[in-house]
Amino acid sequence: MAFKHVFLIILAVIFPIVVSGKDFIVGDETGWTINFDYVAWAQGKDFRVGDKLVFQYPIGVHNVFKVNATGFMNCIVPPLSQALTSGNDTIVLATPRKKWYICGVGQHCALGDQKLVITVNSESMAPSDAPSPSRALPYTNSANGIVVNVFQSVVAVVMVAIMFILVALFLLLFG
Ligand SMILES: *[C@@H]1O[C@H](CO)[C@@H](O)[C@H](O)[C@H]1NC(C)=O
Ligand SMILES: *[C@@H]1O[C@H](CO)[C@@H](O)[C@H](O)[C@H]1NC(C)=O
Ligand SMILES: [Cu+2]
Repeated sequence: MAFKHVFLIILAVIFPIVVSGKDFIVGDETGWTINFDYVAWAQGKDFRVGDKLVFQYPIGVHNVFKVNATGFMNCIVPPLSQALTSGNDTIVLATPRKKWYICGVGQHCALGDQKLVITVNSESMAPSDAPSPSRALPYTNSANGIVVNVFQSVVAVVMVAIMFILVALFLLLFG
């Protein structure tokens, strides 16, 4: 009886690992601030549906607004009620398309270039996204991308294998 529960707990732990994405700390150690090149930061990174963006900054010094292309280009700050202000704002990338973010404090966006645009690609674990020669090609232009892609593939294969073994074991014991 207890073993059945252990099995379910193992599944509950492994499943989120399989489906969860990567966390991207915007600006890495620098965080979310003015006079940082977020274009260079985003370059070569493979943002996927399910990944998270984390904006880190001292509370009150900056904030985060999701905007559209126009708002991004012209630094149009939306109503304050739409701001993220926690200093550790986590955004789950839910859809595969372009996303724009700006800081709404003072002239940080217009003069400090505190703005981020990224393109989110479709989910890495999706069946249509299985590694294949034609799929692998786009990643070869970025050393970082290759490492991430290979790592993800290895993790995915290992996780699927573990789950397969566990399911087989489960059926053997309780089926
Ligand atoms: C962009 O967002 C602004 C509000 O911030 C809105 O007025 C405008 O219509 C939007 N533009 C597009 C193309 O959706
Ligand atoms: C910031 O958020 C991330 C993910 O949402 C969390 O893992 C981390 O512990 C948080 N860091 C701080 C300093 O609150
Ligand atoms: Cu700011």
